[in-house]
Amino acid sequence: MIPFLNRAVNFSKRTALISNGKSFTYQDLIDQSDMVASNLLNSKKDLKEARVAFIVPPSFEYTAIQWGIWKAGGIAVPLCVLHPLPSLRYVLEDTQSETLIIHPDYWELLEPIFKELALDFIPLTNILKPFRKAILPDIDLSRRAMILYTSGTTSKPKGVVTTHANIEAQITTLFDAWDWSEEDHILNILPLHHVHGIINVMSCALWSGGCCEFLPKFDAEKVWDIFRSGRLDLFMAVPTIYFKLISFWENSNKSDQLEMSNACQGFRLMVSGSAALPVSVLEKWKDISGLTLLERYGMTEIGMGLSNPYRGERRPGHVGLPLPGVEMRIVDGENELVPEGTAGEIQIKGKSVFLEYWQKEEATKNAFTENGWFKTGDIALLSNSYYRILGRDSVDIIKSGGYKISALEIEEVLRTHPEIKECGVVGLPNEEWGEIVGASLILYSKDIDYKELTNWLKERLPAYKIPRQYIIQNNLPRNTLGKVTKNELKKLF
Ligand code: MLC
Ligand code: AMP
Repeated sequence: MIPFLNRAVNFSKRTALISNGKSFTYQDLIDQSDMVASNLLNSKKDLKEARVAFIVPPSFEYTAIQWGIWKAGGIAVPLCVLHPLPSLRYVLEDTQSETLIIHPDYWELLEPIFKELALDFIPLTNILKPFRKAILPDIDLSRRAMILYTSGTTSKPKGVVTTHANIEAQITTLFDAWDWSEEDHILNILPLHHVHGIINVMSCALWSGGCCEFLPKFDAEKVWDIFRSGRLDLFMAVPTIYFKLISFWENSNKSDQLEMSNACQGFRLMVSGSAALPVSVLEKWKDISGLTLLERYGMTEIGMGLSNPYRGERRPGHVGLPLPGVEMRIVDGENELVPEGTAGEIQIKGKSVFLEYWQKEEATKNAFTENGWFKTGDIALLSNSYYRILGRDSVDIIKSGGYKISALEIEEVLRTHPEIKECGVVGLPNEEWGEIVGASLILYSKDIDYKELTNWLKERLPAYKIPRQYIIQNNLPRNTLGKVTKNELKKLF
């Protein structure tokens, strides 16, 4: 049995999850995930790493399905509930999923591909229904457990494969570093197709015997209401969310502001990550809540790498030091260590580092040095004993609202528009979103209807990848080799 799931028996009567206003105990989760596993196995003994995709909003059912897939020996492929059909189809095809479990809200969206893709489409209710309990297979920790999609320097997102051992390492380092316990109650407002929501929030709570409460869609007013209930101990979010919570607080009347600020006194920890936390946000949040946000640094491929301390100085603008079990070095372009205080690429080793990019041998090989260091592509500097992230080595990677976006993927889609001859996509600094997507268009005609273009893009890309600012040009700036000079392009917006 997978140790993570086995721990649940120690907490069987405790509340594991709160979803849609209902509480579920660890025993409920054990029983329901056994049913999911039994339904998936049917008469098979082991799913043997078959990919089981599921599109289910954050909820008790989501977790029971994830655990059920693991218990049956499958690889969990959580789909993004905000993605349009082409993005979902890409993941289903790329993973060669055999099964797709569908929440009723997404049935209609997916219907067009039922006949095209050769996989089992299973309605949510069918996978949850009582079934003769199967004998569950023994799962070795070295087996593949999950595939999460992340954008990189290639156009299409890549599937990051983690094993059960990787997941356990990603959880336990945070369990130790941030003092998790069974008394902890956390609110999850993050999407459950990325590590931040899946590992840092949901899985850490469940490893600890604590309670994870879901709010499936972020809403500043609802989050503040839950804070005011006084039942939370922890909160974790991307900087954009803290920005939105601050805006809500600032637009409230004095007595509400006081109540909201008082409600923050009950928290033992609030964490920010997935993108750089502006010092102004950290400071405003401190004024409002009395709490210093703990900023940490992570990546889908490594889980969490660096963290400011739980106890001790949390330095604004810095991400602290490597977490327990994480080995880190800073190198130059030749993979040579740089002198202390010099900027270089972060490279990581440790049990939390992913196994491979799904069926991308070459990309996997290129992501590691010859002696096994994972090349993050993030540039950092050690300054006065704490690390500071300076940016990324690729201008083609954009971080917006905590989502990693490939400029190349957006360009590829824009180029298929009948009125667009050529284009260049860049990330533009933005206080609220970190960066917003900007696109320079070279058109066949003089002008373009932006509303029509946005609607056209919405059918092909998730909302967070859609450009928010456009310029029209006759030519893109290029260097002598003909490559678009993105840093020059940024200045033109
Ligand atoms: C949405 N909007 C954007 C946008 N996203 N505008 C600019 N840039 C973006 N990125 C617009 C929408 O089009 C809409 O506009 C309006 O904002 C509201 O949209 P929404 O979808 O309702 O937004 P909201 O729910 O407020 O989303 C904001 C958010 C979300 C911050 C809650 O982006 C989010 O959940 N981010 C978290 C992503 C995450 O978990 N990343 C972790 C990756 S793992 P209009 O005009 O249509 O009203 C990782 C590793 C690590 O990074 O270290 O953790
Ligand atoms: P993802 O691929 O979505 O997992 O995003 C990982 C990337 O988010 C990292 O490579 C960093 O570029 C960025 N990131 C995560 N945490 C931080 C942070 N605290 N500060 C700056 N960048 C961060």
